[in-house]
Amino acid sequence: MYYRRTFTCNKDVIPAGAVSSTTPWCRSLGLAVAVIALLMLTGPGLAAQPVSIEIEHTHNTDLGSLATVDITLGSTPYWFDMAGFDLLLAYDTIALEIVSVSQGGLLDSCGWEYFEYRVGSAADCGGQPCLGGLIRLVGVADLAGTPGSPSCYADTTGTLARIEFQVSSDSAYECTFRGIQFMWYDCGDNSLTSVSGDSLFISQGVYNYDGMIHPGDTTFPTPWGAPDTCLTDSSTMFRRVEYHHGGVDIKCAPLPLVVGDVNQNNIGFEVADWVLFTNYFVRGLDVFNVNIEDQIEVSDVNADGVPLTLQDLVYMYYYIVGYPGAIPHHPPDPGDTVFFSQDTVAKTVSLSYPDSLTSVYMVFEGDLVPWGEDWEGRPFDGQYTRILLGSGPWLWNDSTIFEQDSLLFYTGEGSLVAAYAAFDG
Ligand SMILES: [Ca+2]
Ligand SMILES: [Ca+2]
Repeated sequence: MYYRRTFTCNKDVIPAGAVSSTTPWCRSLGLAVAVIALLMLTGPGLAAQPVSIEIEHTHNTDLGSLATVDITLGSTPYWFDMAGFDLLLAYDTIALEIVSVSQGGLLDSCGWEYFEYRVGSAADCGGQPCLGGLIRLVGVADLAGTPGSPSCYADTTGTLARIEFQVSSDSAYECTFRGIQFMWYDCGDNSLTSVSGDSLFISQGVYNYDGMIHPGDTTFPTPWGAPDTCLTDSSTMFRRVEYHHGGVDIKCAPLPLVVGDVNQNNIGFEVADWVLFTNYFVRGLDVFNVNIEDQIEVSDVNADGVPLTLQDLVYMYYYIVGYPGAIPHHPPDPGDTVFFSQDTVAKTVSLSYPDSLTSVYMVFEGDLVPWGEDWEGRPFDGQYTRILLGSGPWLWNDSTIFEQDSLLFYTGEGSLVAAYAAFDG
């Protein structure tokens, strides 16, 4: 014999001040079902896998923004189907304000016939004062007196309800977590009913925001599940639901940019910053994969208002090695010009400059091989070959090369399209 429970709402328990009442208020549905449930126990044996119901945990939510928090049915064991739920949630009314509440996609897709919510004192806290922000969510699949039947009974995972919160714009809440918890004021809170009407499923365990299961309480109100005193009828009431608290994680304010911190680990002028900056010259902007805008901005280490220059790279080097001239003592002179010339027949590049230089950076269009050394990782990107030469110990040339006219010879083919030189940054 199979008995399918249909639900009749009790209009006498509509709380005063209900905030969105267009239909009768179905409350304590689980206990009602428990009382009238008479029939065979078919599914949830002692070792049955639990159901899980989860409050979403948002991440990086902006101050002052709208945060959408879903209440989901996260796992549905083979034995499970559900004719109704009665959930009570507590939230932080100082940092969060409810904007809207709607039934979830699972109820939509199944054609459930009743969904309602109540907030504040209207949430009905078992005759006790409702403390803090509370919201009660009630769903019933099949209402007596409503024509038709739902197409399914929430026997798959999906969203039961969706709550939209306005997050406070008060900077005091920046970088904080505002928890949203299941809350128990009486035994009917956070209970599910089976379709056959013979079983009431209550908390088996409650998981905190950090994923840790929490020991249960013995008294109400509690966010840690129904106390053992609720288990008054072991033939109809089962601990089969794992509840997972959630909440809104409000984004932290960005840390101020650190000059010279090209790799964005909040420490400037590291060797690692310099290596990454060097890689930019030979491989381009693709090497900046943390936050490209910030990485470009902090590269202006010589503070001339122009990022990503060869002078910045040289300046960073001298700063790191503690060279006394780290502060530019040889600022660029618009009239101080280095002449580069390329002989495409002899395949040489020369420079002309009366003083010594510390670095030269050249971009060739074409696949050009300096000194005929086709080393692994040679920076030809399919269109350009970029060559960075420095007189410091970090590169593979000595300083004398910059005191001579002849800079390099090469094999392959390439046309010099851009060239830069630096003295000390
Ligand atoms: Ca760094
Ligand atoms: Ca600069």
